[in-house]
Amino acid sequence: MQHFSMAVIPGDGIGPEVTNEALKMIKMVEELHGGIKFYSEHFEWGCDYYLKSGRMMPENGLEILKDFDVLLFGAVGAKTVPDYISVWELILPIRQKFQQYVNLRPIKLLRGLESPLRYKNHEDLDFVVIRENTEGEYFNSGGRVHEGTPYELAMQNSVFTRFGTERILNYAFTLAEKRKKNLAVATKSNAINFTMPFWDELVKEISGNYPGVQTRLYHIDALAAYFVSRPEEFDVVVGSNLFGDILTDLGAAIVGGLGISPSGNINPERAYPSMFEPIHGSAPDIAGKGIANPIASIWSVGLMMDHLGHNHIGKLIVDSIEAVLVDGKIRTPDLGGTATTVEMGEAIISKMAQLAVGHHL
Ligand code: GGG
Repeated sequence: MQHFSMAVIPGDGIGPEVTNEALKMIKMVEELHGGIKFYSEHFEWGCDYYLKSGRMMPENGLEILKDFDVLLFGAVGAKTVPDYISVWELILPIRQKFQQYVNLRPIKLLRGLESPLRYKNHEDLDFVVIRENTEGEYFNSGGRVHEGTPYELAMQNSVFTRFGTERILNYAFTLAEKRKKNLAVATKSNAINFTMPFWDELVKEISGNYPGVQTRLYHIDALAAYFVSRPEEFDVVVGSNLFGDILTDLGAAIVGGLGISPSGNINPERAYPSMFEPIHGSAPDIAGKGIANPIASIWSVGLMMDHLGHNHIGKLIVDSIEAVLVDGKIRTPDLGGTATTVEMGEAIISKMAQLAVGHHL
């Protein structure tokens, strides 16, 4: 029997609703496999916790989380707490302190879904964005002075270290080597004239170690346009923290919306737990209505299985999601249907039970 410890942080808004469906999937994985067991502990941290305690998580929150094998996260953000507090006191410290420097975000048009891009199909839309997740534009360095006066000033520093840049580029090159050997790199070295030329130079240096990988640098504005006009060019895309964040919302939009796209915040060295979460936020406009799409959260469990070395289970989860979408009967409102979060989640989970028959998990 393989045992994994998992901390569950459902968070805010639709986070708890979609996380419930992800947890049902984990239960189904345990049942179908028979040799895997998750010991989970739940932490009700987030904006409600902040309103009661003045903190998004306890002072020793990271200490509490550090010995878990994996973390399952829902979403963060509520109208009651400024976003820069909720994000900076919960998910960003987890990603940074646990060296989850790879934010892996598949951008894949699942069967059964159509892209809003006319004429683009499943073969055209299947790539992975690797977002640097610990530094860059989200480094927590800057300040404000003379607040409320005409001399007011706000400054935010982007910090790119050689160590941080090399490790994310090496991860992206290695992934590209295993896929179609095609790496697109987001840059903006024409206008951001210190950090981005540094980033480009490291790309050039490191590319020598991966002679089989075709590498192309794109300015971020052009890259965003190419995501729409020629997405079939991409296989692995690597970008800084902010560029990767923005590109992947666009990526999600071209493959069916934010309800679909999962992410893994990965510490490849496994010195700390990795964290799996939908890329979407807390969606306060639909929170509590039971209509959020749980696919991104369930697919994030698939990425967790890949990380834990059970790639065949990860694949079966994606196959089950696709099979439900191809059936087309159960869809949440973001996909044009009327199904609830629970109906969509349960349809995927029972499909998984059907597809698993005859599979050796
Ligand atoms: N599940 C992801 C989530 O809650 N995201 C909210 C957000 O805005 N996060 C900022 C970020 O991903 O960097």
